[in-house]
Amino acid sequence: MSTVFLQIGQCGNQVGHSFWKKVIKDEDVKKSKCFLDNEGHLRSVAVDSESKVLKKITRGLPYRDDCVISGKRGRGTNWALGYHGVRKSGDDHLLDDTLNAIRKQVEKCDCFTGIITLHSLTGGTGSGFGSRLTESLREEYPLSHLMSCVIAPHASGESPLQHYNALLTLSTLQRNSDCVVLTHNDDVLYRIQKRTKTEAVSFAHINDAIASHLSGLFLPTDSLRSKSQWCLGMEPWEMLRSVSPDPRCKFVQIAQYMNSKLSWSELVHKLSSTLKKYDSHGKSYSSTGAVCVARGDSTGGFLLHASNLEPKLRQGLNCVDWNPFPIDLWNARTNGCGPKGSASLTVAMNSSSIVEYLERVMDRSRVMYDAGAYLHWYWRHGSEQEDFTSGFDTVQTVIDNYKDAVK
Ligand SMILES: Nc1nc2c(ncn2[C@@H]2O[C@H](COP(=O)(O)OP(=O)(O)OP(=O)(O)O)[C@@H](O)[C@H]2O)c(=O)[nH]1
Ligand SMILES: [Mg+2]
Repeated sequence: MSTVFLQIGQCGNQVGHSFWKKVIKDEDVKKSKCFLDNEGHLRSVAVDSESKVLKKITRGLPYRDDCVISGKRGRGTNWALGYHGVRKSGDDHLLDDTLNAIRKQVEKCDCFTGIITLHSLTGGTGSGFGSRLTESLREEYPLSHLMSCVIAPHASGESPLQHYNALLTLSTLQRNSDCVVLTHNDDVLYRIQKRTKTEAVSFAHINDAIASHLSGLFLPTDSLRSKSQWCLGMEPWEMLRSVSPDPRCKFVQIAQYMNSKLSWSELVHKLSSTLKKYDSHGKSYSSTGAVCVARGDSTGGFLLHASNLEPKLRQGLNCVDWNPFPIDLWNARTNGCGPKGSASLTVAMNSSSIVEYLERVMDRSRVMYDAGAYLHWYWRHGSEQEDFTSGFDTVQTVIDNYKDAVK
């Protein structure tokens, strides 16, 4: 089973770079070809509207030459420009070139299962072009899985357009993607600062942590092997099936804890203590489903003690009562997402804590929209009022659905 990746814009490509640096070292990945093709190339297409980042990230990693696609100029943090392209300077070949490269990658797979995209929610290329590509991929591959791994910006100090861009992207992904794995730059930054006790944290550090979360989930496990112990490479798609089976609530968040000296029980406790438990009114968040992956489980002890660990996880995640089997537990002998000999627990959860971010995007966008702020930048590049009204409607519906699901 093979998955094709598509990394879009600066953030998508830089996070993708950190992800691949971990993934290509994994022995099961090398053997199974789930993420690499028969010639050892990455099953990934890297696209950006400018070439600078692509030149850097492709050094030393086996991308296929025809899968690295760059345009002539960035999209200036503008969703509309990213979505509609730069027609005058001839940059609108980007969409066709990217879809052709994906088609070639899909044709190279013995058994193609789906596509995972990586991009920011707010860069012009990541958000606008990422939205456009997601719509096109849904159209071209209606029966395949489509997962979006997206990065939400820091809450302050970024572009004034970030709320509009996030609104328009979130609504497009809700309509077209099967699952949206959302990571907040602020959350990752805060955890690194707390762990390392340093203020100054680079994007390289943040990306390494995000890559660790994603590879903690996506790398092959021992739990999903064939009878003959062949690694199937179905982790992303089994995660989707377990955690976001309901198309009305498809947002997934990841938490991870890594430490080689603690027992599994202590790791579950530590991981649970990092989870957001309450909203600003003191109301508990709940999870409708989760997958928990233990890596570095050389003795199989994690699954052996599953009956003790699962209730603790359930409590930490505050799982809803209506789901009798809310958590799937997987394990792997080695910890491919961390240093040799270490152990990690990674949880993918469908939690109502996503509502806090969605409401913030809605509130900020609504205030700016009602004041008419910056809208001419969007009209100028081909957006229409309808994009915003359907964006508001879709995101509000997602918020209502989550509140309903955890009632
Ligand atoms: N985690 C992480 N976030 C990044 C990185 N680079 C940019 N971002 C975030 O991504 C958002 C900006 O998006 P970019 O990916 O830089 O923009 P782009 O998609 O290239 O789009 P344009 O440059 O506007 O055409 C901001 O929220 C940044 O904080 C990165 O390497 N890692
Ligand atoms: Mg850029």
